[in-house]
Amino acid sequence: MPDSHQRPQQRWQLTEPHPEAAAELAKAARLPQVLAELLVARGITQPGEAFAFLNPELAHLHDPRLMLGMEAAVTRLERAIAQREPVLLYGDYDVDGTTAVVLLKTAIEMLGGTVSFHVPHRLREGYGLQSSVLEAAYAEGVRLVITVDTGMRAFAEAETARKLGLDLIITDHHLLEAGDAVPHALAILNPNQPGCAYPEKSLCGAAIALKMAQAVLERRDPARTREKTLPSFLKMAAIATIADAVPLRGENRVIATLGLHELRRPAGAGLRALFTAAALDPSTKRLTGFDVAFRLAPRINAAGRMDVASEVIELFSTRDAGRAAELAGKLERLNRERRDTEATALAAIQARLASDAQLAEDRLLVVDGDGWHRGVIGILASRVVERTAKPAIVVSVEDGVAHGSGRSVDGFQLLNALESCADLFTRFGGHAFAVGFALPAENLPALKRRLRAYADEHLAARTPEHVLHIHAELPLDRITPVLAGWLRKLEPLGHGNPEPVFVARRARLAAAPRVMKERHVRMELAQDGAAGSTTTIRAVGWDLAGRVAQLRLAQGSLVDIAYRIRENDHPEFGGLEVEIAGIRLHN
Ligand SMILES: [Mn+2]
Repeated sequence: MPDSHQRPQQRWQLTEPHPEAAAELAKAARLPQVLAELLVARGITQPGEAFAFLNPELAHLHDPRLMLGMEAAVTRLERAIAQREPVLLYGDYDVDGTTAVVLLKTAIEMLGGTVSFHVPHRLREGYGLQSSVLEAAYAEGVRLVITVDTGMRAFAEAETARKLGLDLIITDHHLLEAGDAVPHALAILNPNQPGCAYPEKSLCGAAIALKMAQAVLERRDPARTREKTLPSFLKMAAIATIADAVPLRGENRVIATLGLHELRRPAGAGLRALFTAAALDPSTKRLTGFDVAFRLAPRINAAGRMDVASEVIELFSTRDAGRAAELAGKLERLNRERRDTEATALAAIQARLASDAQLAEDRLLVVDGDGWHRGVIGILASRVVERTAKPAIVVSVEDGVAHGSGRSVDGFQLLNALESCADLFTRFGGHAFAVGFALPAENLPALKRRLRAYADEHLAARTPEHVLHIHAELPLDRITPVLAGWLRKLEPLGHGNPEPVFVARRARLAAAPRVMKERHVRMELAQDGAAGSTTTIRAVGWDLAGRVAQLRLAQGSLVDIAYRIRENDHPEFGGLEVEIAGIRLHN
């Protein structure tokens, strides 16, 4: 992997400012100008919308009955509960799928129903609904199956269910292509299906399960559902909403914000054990979207990646603190195992890129290894893209079969590249930015050759570079605790609601930069204000020691910096500081 001097270039891309709309909103809603700019960039121009965005509340959740199929789904589920019919929930093995199972399972049990679940094994069974599971469930007396986070493409399995006399309710959020048919089922809950008027189209699978749970619980006891059950259900839905990387706007933002708030006092034994394992204490330190995305979600996902996801469901269902601690400990081990597996394979990829000049020159990287764990090849591909700014495919060869996972960069449709080699695969799929496939190992040389030719044709004009999105100009002397307080109201940050990156021009190094651990750097930056005043602020640059040396920065150097605002809670050096995302000489 390239070390710092070979790091891909960084291109700064400033969001187009809308100063007039922002000034108007700032005045009308009494907001700081820079916050108004960030809101306008999110399509929010009216004071009412801004207020709702900054202050999400329960009343902003949509009525679940607006979702096509909800009436039929709830009526059938109520009948199953009333007649004590066993219900089977069929989920997916990731955070979204497992939390979705937990939500519906909890709701059905609260209403006195009998429910079991099946989550496929990632390696042994693979993604999606399986006819064999439906047949086994039928044999055991199940007459109603509800899928969560999966099922939109289960045409053959829906047919199996129909032939068996099994009622199937599909709840899923996966997109359909225009003109696609939908499987034949008793009901389908998916805001993306034709004819569904539900206002929020980008719910994750667990949020759709939440809506179904809400609908069935509200029919029984609307007041209690609103006041107690729904807020408590939002915890799981928030974790999935953040982990599944759906845009944190609209109803998703409401779910994520209120759910994180509820997570301050996790009631269940499972959540408490998971927080302990992840060294998080939401009762003393506010939980952020970042905590969920990078600390909780990987632990929950580790189960499905490395072993059996069904233990996640047990973790979140158990009332036994001892059992919860045991299961959380297992997730912790699996996550560590996942990290080690990933690090070993990444080191091997790094060595390959360093020693194989031809490969390192490729515009689209294809790296293969024997027996790399298939649960991590997608993560590995993302890591390679992060380091090289090139589209990358990581392939694991096992028993004569090559399994691959790829990630792309802005402006390159990776799925199209695969389609040009369609004849080589036994299966392939995905979208512009993420793909997966399998093929006989003997086809691998041909795949590499043809992808190289494809990339030479389609990527020749592109220089590998990272794009740093900068959202607004903000001179360093305008960073104040009051402004930082306002900006915190944008949380939870994540997909569709990115952490603001600002740019300050003509900042001056008040002292020589200090290198830490040979990699990182600390600086004292000064910004001269209009009235001859000067403000200084501490800055930290992770992994920027090489860059600072390259620019020969010294006391007095004038720089433009792209940065994020950070609150350092160190007892001695506490306070506001900036984290440098990019630095250039001012000219
Ligand atoms: Mn999902």
